[in-house]
Formats: sequence, C-alpha cells, structure tokens
Amino acid sequence: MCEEVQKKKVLSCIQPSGMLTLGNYLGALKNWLNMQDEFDCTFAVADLHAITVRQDPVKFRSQIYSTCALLLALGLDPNKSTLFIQSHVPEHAALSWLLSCNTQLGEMSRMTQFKDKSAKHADNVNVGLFSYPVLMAADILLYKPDFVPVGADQKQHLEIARDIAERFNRIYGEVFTIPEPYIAKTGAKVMSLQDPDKKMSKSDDNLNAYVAILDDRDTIIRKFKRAVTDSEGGIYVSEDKPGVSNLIGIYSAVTGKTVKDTESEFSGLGYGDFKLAVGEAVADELAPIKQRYEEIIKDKSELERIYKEGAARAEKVAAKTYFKAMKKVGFVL
Ligand code: ATP
Ligand code: LTN
Repeated sequence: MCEEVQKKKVLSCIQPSGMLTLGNYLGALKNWLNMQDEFDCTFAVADLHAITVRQDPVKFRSQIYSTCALLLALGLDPNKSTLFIQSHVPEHAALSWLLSCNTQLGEMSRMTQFKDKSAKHADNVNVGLFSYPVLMAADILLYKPDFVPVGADQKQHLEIARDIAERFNRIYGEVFTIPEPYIAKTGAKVMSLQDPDKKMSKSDDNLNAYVAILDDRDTIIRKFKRAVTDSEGGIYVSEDKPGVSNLIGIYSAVTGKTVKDTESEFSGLGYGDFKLAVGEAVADELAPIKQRYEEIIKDKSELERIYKEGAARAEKVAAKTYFKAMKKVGFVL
C-alpha cells in the first residue's frame, strides 16, 4: 500500500496595487508557479494591504479582478493551488489585531518599506501603513506554511513575522509554525529601468520605470531601449554599473542562462543592440501570458467561481488557526 506523503505548505500574496510588473514576475510569481506540484500552495490577492495607500475605488475594483485573472494566465492552477482574495477571509484582519497587541512599536519602526512609503506618500502616513507587516504576519501564520516565496524586498517583513510567531508561541503556547523565506536566485530584485538604484515597482509614477506583464511588444521594447545605463560601455555586472547589471540580471532570469554566459554573449556589442535583445527576450516570454489573460478576463463568472471556492477552502484552514490562537489568549469562545 502506498502511504500518502504530506506535502510541505507554501503561502504567498500579492497586492492589487497596479499592473503587475516584470519585477513581480521574476522575483515572486515565477517561483509560485514552479512550486505548485511539489507543495500544498495557497496564494492570495492582498487587497487589504493595497489600501495602505489611497486607491481610486473604480480602478481598485478592476485591479483586483485583473490581478486574479493574471495569476491564472501565468499558470496558477486552481485545481492544484488555492487562490483567493484576502478580504474574503475575515480571519486575516481579526488575527492581525491579536498580533498587533503582541508587537512592539520599536520593532515596527525599523521597517524600510514603511520609511520609503511614508516618504513617498507624505500626505497619507496612516496607521495601516505602519502596521502593514502585522497584517502580513497574520496572512502567513494563519496557514502555517513552511515556505513563503517572495522577492528580496520582503525579507525584513518575513523576519518580523517569524519574530511575532516565536514570541506568541513562547507566551501563550504553540500555535504558529515558523515560516522560512524562499527567495529566487535570479530576479529576486529587479530594479527600475529609469533609476536602477531603486526597485522596479508597479506603483511607480513613471511608466517607463517598469515593464507591466501586460505591456504589448512594442511598449516593452521601447521601455528597454530607453533604459538608463551609463556612458562607459562594456556589458558586465559591476556595482558601478547598476543599469547594465540590472539588464543582465533580467536577461538571465528570463532566458535561464547564467550571468557569465550572458556577459560573454553580449561582449563587444553596443548598448543599443544589447537593450534590444533584452527587450525582445522579455517580450517573447510575456506575449503568451497576455494572450491567455485576454481570454480569462472575459469570463467574470468563472473567475468569481474560482476565487469564491478558494476563499471557502482557505477559510477552513484560517478559522482553525484563529480559533486556537484566541483560545490560547483566553477569549471566551
Ligand atoms: P507596490 O509597488 O505597490 O509596493 P510591489 O510592486 O512592490 O507593489 P507587491 O505586491 O508588494 O509588489 O509584491 C509582490 C511580490 O513581488 C513580493 O513577493 C515582492 O517581493 C515581489 N517584488 C516586487 N517588486 C519586485 C522587484 N522589483 N523585484 C523582485 N521582486 C519583486
Ligand atoms: N507585503 C507583500 C505582499 C504580501 C505578502 C503577504 C507576501 C501581503 N501579505 C504574505 C507574502 C506573504 C509585498 O510583497 N509587498
């Protein structure tokens, strides 16, 4: 008789805060997809996180739909993985309160994403932006995952989730699993095409700074042609050449070639030809995704069926963990 081996668990989320970018794809989503067979995966669209910066309600609603559709177009398979919308499972916000009361102001003040985002949105430095990592800890801890696939920029948030879990377990008794980050070897930090010292971000005001997964071929190639490099020439990775290094990183992440092979492939070429080649490789990779997306987004009722079914499945797991945590703290249930 064959014994069924319990798969290890994976959880991750993405905010519907704009058009998903090449950075999201190479840094996080490609890993999500690769993990679907080997792991028991749960993925959510983190709509609650997205309102830490102001969202236009009409655009926000359509971004939530399009983020779900794009995840499916990328190859997320609802028969293998659970896909849901974060706000549809109320335990996320509820556990976040419990965890907030066990998190210190001091540890939260060190978060670099808060520092960056509060500088960028100086007119709306709200309490939610500050406590964002606690909600993220709740997202994670409810599902007791072994691994959380994220880009390198989220490492600090994951560390705080681990600290919160360890502290809670120590004070109240074992409830949470301590999760491990799972960070890609290539593409973990894709930089802005216009300012390669900054990460590529879907909420960047400069449209040329990022490539959206749904950009058409001409737009993708144009954005790469305009990418900031340097005046020195020479196609190799170096700290003094953040623009060129970023393009090499993108090319090797997309093609699967090593950085060394990429450097020798382009050695002796001018920046113009190099940028065109990177643009074409990215456009080739993204074209079929865009095509599948156009089909999926047409069928709203099928999309609704998938994320509702996902939420029902997710809530069963989340409610169990939440109930256990409440009980340990002493609530009357
Ligand atoms: P925003 O710009 O609204 O803050 P974002 O583009 O940073 O959003 P998130 O939804 O916060 O995207 O992140 C989703 C996933 O994509 C996370 O795992 C994050 O680490 C990863 N990610 C985001 N940007 C990059 C990037 N430039 N390079 C690699 N991974 C990234
Ligand atoms: N903060 C994350 C998005 C996010 C997330 C999560 C990632 C929200 N909840 C839980 C992993 C696990 C970001 O990528 N900016």
